[in-house]
Amino acid sequence: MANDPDVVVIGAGFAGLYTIHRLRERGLSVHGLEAAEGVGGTWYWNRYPGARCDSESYYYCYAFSSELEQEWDWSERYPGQAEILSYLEHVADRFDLRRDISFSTTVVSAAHDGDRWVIDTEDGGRWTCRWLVTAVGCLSSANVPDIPGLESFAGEWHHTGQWPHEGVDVAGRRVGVVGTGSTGIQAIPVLAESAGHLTVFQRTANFSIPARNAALAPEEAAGYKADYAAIRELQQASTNGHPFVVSDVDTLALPDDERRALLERAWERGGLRFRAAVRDVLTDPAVNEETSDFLRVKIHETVDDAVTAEALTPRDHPFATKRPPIDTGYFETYNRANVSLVDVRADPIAAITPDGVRLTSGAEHPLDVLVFATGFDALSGPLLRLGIRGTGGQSLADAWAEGATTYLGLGVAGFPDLFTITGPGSPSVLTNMPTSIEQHVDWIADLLGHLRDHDLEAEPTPEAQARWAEHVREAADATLLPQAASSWYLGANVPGKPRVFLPYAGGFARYREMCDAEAAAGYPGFALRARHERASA
Ligand code: N01
Repeated sequence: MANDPDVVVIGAGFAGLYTIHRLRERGLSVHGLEAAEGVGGTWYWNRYPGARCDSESYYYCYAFSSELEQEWDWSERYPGQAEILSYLEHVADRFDLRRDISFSTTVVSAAHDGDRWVIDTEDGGRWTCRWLVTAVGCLSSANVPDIPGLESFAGEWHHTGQWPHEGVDVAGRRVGVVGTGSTGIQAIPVLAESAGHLTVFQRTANFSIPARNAALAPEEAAGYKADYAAIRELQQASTNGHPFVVSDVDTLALPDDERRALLERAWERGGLRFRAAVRDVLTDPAVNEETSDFLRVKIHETVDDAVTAEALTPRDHPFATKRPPIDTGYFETYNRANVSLVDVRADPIAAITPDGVRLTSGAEHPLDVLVFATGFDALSGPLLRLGIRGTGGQSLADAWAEGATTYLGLGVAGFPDLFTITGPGSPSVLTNMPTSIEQHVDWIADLLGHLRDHDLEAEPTPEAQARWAEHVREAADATLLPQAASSWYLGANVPGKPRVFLPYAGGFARYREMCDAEAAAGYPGFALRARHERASA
């Protein structure tokens, strides 16, 4: 029947593309619905200047095909947005995925009718399917702050996650950037190079580690290709899905000069590996304070003006309790004559005027271009905007009124035959995303095979979901992560969003083992019902 595959997948980024490929291999019919005009997900939308991945290219990619690993050549240590998008376009072509994707197709509602999912799209289309898989990403619902007067702004404004494809001409213009998370920290140095003047509106000072990006030498790239089996094994056994092990050195037991040398080496190596070089940095407050102090001194050594340096120095949260950005010349940018920093924690933005930004004190900052690097309604936001309704018409928004809860981040009680790739309660954003995505898709593919073979439907039990929510909370509480009051991990960046620690902080390898155990035991956390029972009920 037309528009009635076994599975509908929403989204065609890393997760959606692999889901289509994997489920086809399983012999299921599958169709993707994608709001964008092309594949890529995050990497389709986030085209802001400086957009680049913080994971290194040789492992920020799929592991499911060794041919793909061998044939694709990355050009830099960290892949830029355009290169990742080309990679995903190549994957879509190589595995002939586009024929099963409807582009420019935005889902407006998805309701379970007691037997099947009924999915309506903005263009008036309707799809039905037995299983609905969401592959909508964790950071795809833009958070534009509700600041009075934005509509009156005479210049142009953009959110980084919805950046115009044709680019934005900032040459010689007065540019403002709101936000100093990973995105702002990537965009600010690049914008500063061509803007007439760049004003950064900072609410929370952030730690950042130099990326040390560079072209990937052919011998280094060849070495990774030769080593892929070992690299993938390491990723599977790791806490964050990265191919490096966390140091086992007790830094506090080291003499001061050795500890300093260890941190200096990690700083020189740069990137997300810095965090792995310091054992217990996210669990031991004393280790974290040493590390945070090291980074604070680096900021003061880099930024010439002492007042600006202090304003850029984080003192309200421990290092890495907010996602640590990776930068190229971020702090150095504040030594440029055309860049100024405005502390909007001390003097909040009161309004956007036709001319620019007005602070609470009355100070005015005239602008031609305003950039919101203000992040996302993370993890739950992309799912809530799909208009999902489960058993008895219950909306996901109602089910999550007190905060998003799931079983294993993979499904939600009350929503049968719905599977959420990297949903709330999964390790997702605390890991290298392609690694987590492949683990989820493989696990879901096995479950769907089981359901098809036995003509079953599946839905997490409320008990299993409650236990998992408690475990997610405990895993976060065993770390320093909840100490960052302004973290998007907690939903704190979106006014009114319930404060629930959203990702699972217990580690990727541990999580994978729990998922495997769930499958091996016959899915005890799910109610598996014969479909004819429901039909005759
Ligand atoms: O968003 P963020 P992001 N007034 O939420 C500020 C991933 N990523 O887009 O901290 C003033 O981190 C907000 O201030 P505060 C990565 O996982 C990956 O930068 O809430 N300021 C903060 O400074 C990352 O963590 C890559 O007080 C306001 C900033 O805006 C995630 O995406 C690259 C404000 C938002 O920071 C999100 O990063 C880039 C307001 N009303 C991003 N509202 C990779 O390399 C918000 N802010 C893979």
